[in-house]
Amino acid sequence: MEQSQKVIDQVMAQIKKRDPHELEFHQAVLEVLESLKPVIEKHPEFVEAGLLSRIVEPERMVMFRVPWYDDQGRIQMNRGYRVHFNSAIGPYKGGLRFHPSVNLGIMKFLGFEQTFKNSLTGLPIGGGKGGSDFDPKGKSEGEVMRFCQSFMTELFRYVGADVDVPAGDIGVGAREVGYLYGQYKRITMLYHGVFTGKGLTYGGSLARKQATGYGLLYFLREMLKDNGKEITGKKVIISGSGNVATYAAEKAQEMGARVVAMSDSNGYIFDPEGIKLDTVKRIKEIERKRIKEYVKDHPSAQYYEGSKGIWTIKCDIALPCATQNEIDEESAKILVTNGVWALAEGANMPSTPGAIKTYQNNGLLFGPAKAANAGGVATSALEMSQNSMRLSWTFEEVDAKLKDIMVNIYSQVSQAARDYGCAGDLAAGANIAGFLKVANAMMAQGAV
Ligand code: NDP
Ligand code: 2IT
Repeated sequence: MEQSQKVIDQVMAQIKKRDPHELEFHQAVLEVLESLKPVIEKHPEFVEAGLLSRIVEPERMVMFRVPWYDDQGRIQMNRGYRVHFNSAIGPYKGGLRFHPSVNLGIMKFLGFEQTFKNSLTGLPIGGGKGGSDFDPKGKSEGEVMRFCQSFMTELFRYVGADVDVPAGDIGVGAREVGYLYGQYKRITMLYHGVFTGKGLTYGGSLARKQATGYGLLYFLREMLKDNGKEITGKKVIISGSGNVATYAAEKAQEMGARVVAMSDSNGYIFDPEGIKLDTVKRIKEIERKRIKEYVKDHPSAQYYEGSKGIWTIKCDIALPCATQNEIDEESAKILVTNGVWALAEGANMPSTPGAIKTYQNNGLLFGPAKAANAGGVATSALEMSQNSMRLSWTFEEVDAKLKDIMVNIYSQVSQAARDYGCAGDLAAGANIAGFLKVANAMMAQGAV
């Protein structure tokens, strides 16, 4: 057996033994390690320094009780998390997720991926992630605020502008960031850039809200251009209808694509005339209702129960922007049969390993999450810069920087794939390029 395979088997055996139930974390680690084989062969010094077994272990993890009062005056309890995954290249940086499915394994998979994604941005940010199994759905404003305040009353000890800078993710948007930041400030008396995705009146960056979705489309455009194709006139499906999905759809439409479907965790809407985003924004951002409401305003559209059905729609390009493992092998095969030829991941790890194999076996242009959705965290790092400088850039300035970053990520990732003998495999390229910077920093810093 090759040396690299032995090393991978050892690392995998170690993490499975330590934490046998963390399936998403195992999946994320295996996907990275497998693509690092040529790196492991070329750099025996990494193995000698025990770097692989260190890089899969978070530097620190905190878990805490979050008690809060509901509107009936009863005390509810959730669990809070923050994983400090890797600070080799900068302070921990990554979102907070509030969703009932949250557990430590999901936090670790997200923190692990974040480390390499953040490295690809070229900006000095390490990897972190956090959240809670709190479900914001159906909660009143007061309940969400009391939960956020209680969550921050513990989390404030572990974050700071040069320590760890959280942001949003599933279930955490501008509203939650506002309550969290407000509580942080009350406790610490510090007015500094400890959160990103802040409101524009208190230190937020223009274009941060749009950045993940817009960045996804900038990345997609580069990938298509490199293969002699373009977005204009193409039929696109986008899963989810949250922050990433909405602004991916907005930029896709601006680039001349026809977005025909979007979804939420209950089902999907299909509008052959093209999704009217104003309606989606009103339903999801303002009214906080379900996507099925859309058909009331647009008789051209149909609503179907079950979010998985979205992958059965015929189209050119698919952009999963909802959650992990939302496309399994079966859905990937249907996409291929229906003629999809490009797919870029707005969500984190939306494709199962079987789905990724299906894309690769069928020659799909595939933009992996770590590269394709890095525009959000990159713009968060731009928000941190603006906060440190005590100034704010215009929308156009931030957007121009975001575009440059995404173009640069594409070229870095495709170059790394060529350098390590897997030209065209952007998933491997992203893992390799993201890994090398972090690994070299860790080597330089000694036994960290
Ligand atoms: P939001 O909470 O704004 O939106 C999430 C969307 O995904 C909603 O439409 C939600 O539907 C749907 N969804 C969530 N869980 C599931 C599920 N289990 N099955 C089906 N649909 C689901 O989150 P974001 O848009 O911020 O995040 C979406 C994805 O993008 C996540 O994977 C996140 O990690 C990733 N990401 C986010 C970034 C950001 O800047 N926000 C940056 C990079 C990646 P419902 O309303 O029914 O729950
Ligand atoms: O997955 C992600 O990159 C995010 N949720 C954004 C993190 C951030 O710090 O902006």
